Amino acid sequence: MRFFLFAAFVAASLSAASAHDYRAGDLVIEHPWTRATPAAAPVAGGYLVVVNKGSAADRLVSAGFERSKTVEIHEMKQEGGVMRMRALPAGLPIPAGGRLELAPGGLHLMFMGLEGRLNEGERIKGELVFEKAGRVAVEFKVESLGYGSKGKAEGHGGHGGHKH
Ligand SMILES: [Cu+2]
Repeated sequence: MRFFLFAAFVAASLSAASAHDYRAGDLVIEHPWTRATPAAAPVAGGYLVVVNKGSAADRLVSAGFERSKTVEIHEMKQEGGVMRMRALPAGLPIPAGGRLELAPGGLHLMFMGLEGRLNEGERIKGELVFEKAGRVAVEFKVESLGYGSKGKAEGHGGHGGHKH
């Protein structure tokens, strides 16, 4: 019995580790990821969750990605039946005690001017820049094409097809 409990504990620890979280002050950054791209994709989306355990708000102001020329912070919204994307140059607030979620179909990082394709299983260096917590080095894990889509029309690696 004791052995099985121990084994379960180890398994839980391992899965927590593979989710790759980062801490910066009061912020916990959970699982930065992107999707594998077809060969000629010019852009890709970056996703993650930031949890603010502190009592002061912070702000995600910019980001970097080793394999793209620039990174923008974007919002994707349904407007009159059309999915539209726009850049949010002022960044995104992270309320005290709250969370910021960047996910397919909504807020995301946009890696613009990709240099080479992103292959599933790679971990690509990047950074997140917060107003208060400062610069945080992270790795974006390259997940499969279907990863993270919730069965919505957005799926199909969607991001590359959007017009800016
Ligand atoms: Cu975008």
